[in-house]
Amino acid sequence: AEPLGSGDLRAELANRLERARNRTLALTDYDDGELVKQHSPLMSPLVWDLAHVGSQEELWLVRDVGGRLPLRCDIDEMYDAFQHSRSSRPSLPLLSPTESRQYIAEVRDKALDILDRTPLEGKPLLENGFAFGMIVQHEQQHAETMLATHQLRDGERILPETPLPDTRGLAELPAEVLVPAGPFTMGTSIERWALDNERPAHVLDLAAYWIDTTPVTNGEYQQFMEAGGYDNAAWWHPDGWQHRNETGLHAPKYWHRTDGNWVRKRFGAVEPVPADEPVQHVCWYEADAYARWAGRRLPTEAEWEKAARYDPDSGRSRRYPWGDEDPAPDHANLGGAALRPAPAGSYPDGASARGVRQLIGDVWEWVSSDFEPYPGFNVFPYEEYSQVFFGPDYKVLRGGSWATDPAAARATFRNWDYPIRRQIFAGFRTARDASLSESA
Ligand code: AVJ
Ligand code: FE
Repeated sequence: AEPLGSGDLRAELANRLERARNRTLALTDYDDGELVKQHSPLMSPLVWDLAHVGSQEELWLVRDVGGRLPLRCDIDEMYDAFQHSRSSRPSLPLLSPTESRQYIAEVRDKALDILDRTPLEGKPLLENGFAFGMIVQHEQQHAETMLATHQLRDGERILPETPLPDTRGLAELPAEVLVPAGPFTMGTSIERWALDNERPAHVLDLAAYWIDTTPVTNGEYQQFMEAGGYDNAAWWHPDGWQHRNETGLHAPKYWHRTDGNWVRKRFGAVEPVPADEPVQHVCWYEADAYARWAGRRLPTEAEWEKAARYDPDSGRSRRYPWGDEDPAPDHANLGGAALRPAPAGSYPDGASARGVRQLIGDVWEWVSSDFEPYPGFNVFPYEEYSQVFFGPDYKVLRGGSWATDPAAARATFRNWDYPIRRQIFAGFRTARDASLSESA
């Protein structure tokens, strides 16, 4: 037996770190001009993300876990997301693209050496390789952020696109699924790399509700637009209506009309809006308005999670809608290669116990809830991951998008953003209360 404990875990972590790095490098394999440019004030220049993932890795793996001397303490402050707003980052004396690649490679060499020599047990940061799993997720989250930057960028398409297999089949799906009343376990105390905001597991008792089988599609969303949904204050949250008036919201971001038809820009290519694809690039206020127009509402965060995890046969909560196995290509559209969501009704093998589809991957789903800590929450390992964001300013998103890596997508994972944000790969599904006769 090997003295330091699980060799399999070490190999898995090294492999996941390498996959994250390949993705980072592929998303930044462009000339210096593209990388240092600010494509939008909402986003960092790509070269900031590039060095930032290395900086976080240095802080947590090299200095904290490894106890090694800093490689570059002179740049800590520049790559601290709390010191500089995204819009101000281009004016910093950032490392050049070449220097950034060299820096993150040096950090990675040390991190892999530390992975080889450190017992993956004994304290919370090491247990099951948590710090390494956290850094994998961090780098993959920034890969998704970099994809949002690519989508905001002007110019021809420069990213490759891998076509998705058609997994829709012929079955007619019901529009909505009933989730009966009763208790379920929300959050987790056992998922090895769950982040602090997903913990601890706690039981909630929910009333019965109906939830959409699939996310709301572009075609459905266009019906809302054609019915004047953007022009009727009755459907809008007051803050959303004000935002609509101030910014002229009238369609999802990246859509425009040519010759009377809606087209969209997707990574530099303009194409007709596909009616059967989940709508994305809508803000929380638009999702909320659509749901009211449809006579429905957004699900609460707990309703979303119960629909995704609750197994009525065993009474337990699964890691994923389909069970406890890690995501495979026939479960969900994840990882970013497709550059788009799959059509609604895809992925029968990824359905939840009650038949809800596409909860993982495709589009992040806005839910009605604010981003709040679970009862018994403990900061781990740093306050700036979740704690500083709790409160009414942020709305929760669930399930991950086509751009999310499997390492950062699970049915307990919580994302959050301001309710006006549209550059993320976010859509939604709707829900409604079940009547008393249905809920028995
Ligand atoms: C969880 C996606 C909101 O990008 O701000 C990255 C993830 N935290 N670096 C973000 C994150 C620190 C975070 N979100
Ligand atoms: Fe970060």
